[in-house]
Formats: sequence, structure tokens, C-alpha cells
Amino acid sequence: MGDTIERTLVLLKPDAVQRKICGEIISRFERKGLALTALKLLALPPETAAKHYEEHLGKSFYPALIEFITSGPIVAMVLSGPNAVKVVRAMMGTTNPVDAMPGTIRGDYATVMSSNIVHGSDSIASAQREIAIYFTEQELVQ
Ligand code: RTP
Ligand code: MG
Repeated sequence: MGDTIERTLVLLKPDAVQRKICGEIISRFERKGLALTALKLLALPPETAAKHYEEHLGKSFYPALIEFITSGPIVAMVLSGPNAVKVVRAMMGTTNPVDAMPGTIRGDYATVMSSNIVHGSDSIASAQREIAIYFTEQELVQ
């Protein structure tokens, strides 16, 4: 397998914006070698949140998840680079910050699963689907 250049969708969730740590988190991704390809601050409409998290519809945590992700502004970005999907997931740490290793974003900045700072696409197919929710082709500038 070669080191394919990939694009992935990253969200800095409302807790990251509220805590004013977006710059720090973006810096981590840039230092790692990933390239900013698109970036915006937005208030996520509930319908868009539902589209993003449609795989979780019907699960016990779904209502709280939608409520949380729409509770304040988020930063949406597309990052590009070799193996970007897996690299971002590794940098994020596990879904539950209790288990996330120190040195990962969730390991360093979060304590509870309901408020875990960052989203990253979990596969290339998810990345393609999710990028199209937030950005037009024209907004992907590199
Ligand atoms: P994300 O989609 O936000 O990047 O997180 P993830 O892939 O690590 O985890 P996922 O399974 O996709 O879950 C999405 C978000 O739902 C909340 N969650 N709560 N209580 C629970 O069992 C539970 N499971 C998931 C988390 O906030 C997770 O980030
Ligand atoms: Mg997920």
C-alpha cells in the first residue's frame, strides 16, 4: 500500500470553540504535516447535524449528540495529506476520553465522551460523504 494523499473532514466541536483552543488543535494538525484545504466557523443547523450523524439515528446517545453538536458554533475543516484519515483518527484518540492516551487530542483536552472536542471521518468513504455536507467542490482550495 502506498501513502495515498487523502482528504478528511475534521470538526472542532462546540466545547473546543467555547474553550478557545481551536488554534492549538489546528496547530497540532499543521505540525503533523497535514494541509488546510478548507475551513469555516458555523452554527450547525439541526438538519445538517442529523445528516452528519445519520449512522447513529436510534441509538440512546443520539438526542444528546445532536443537542451538543448544535449547542454553539463549530469549526469545520478539510485536512489533506498522506493517509490523512487514519492520521487524524490516531491524533484524536479514542471516542471515550477516559481511555484516550495522553498526547492525543481527546487524551489531553477532554474528560467525558459527550463532550470530546473533535470529530474526524472514520474512513475514506465517510470522509467523502461528510466533506460534501460542509463544503462545495469550489471551497476545497488545494
Ligand atoms: P465522532 O464521530 O464525533 O468523531 O466520534 P467517534 O467516531 O470517535 O465516535 P462515534 O461512534 O462516531 O460517536 C459519535 C459521538 O457520539 C458520542 N457517543 N456517545 N454514550 C455513548 O455510548 C456514545 N457513543 C458515542 C460521542 O460524543 C462520539 O464522539
Ligand atoms: Mg464517528
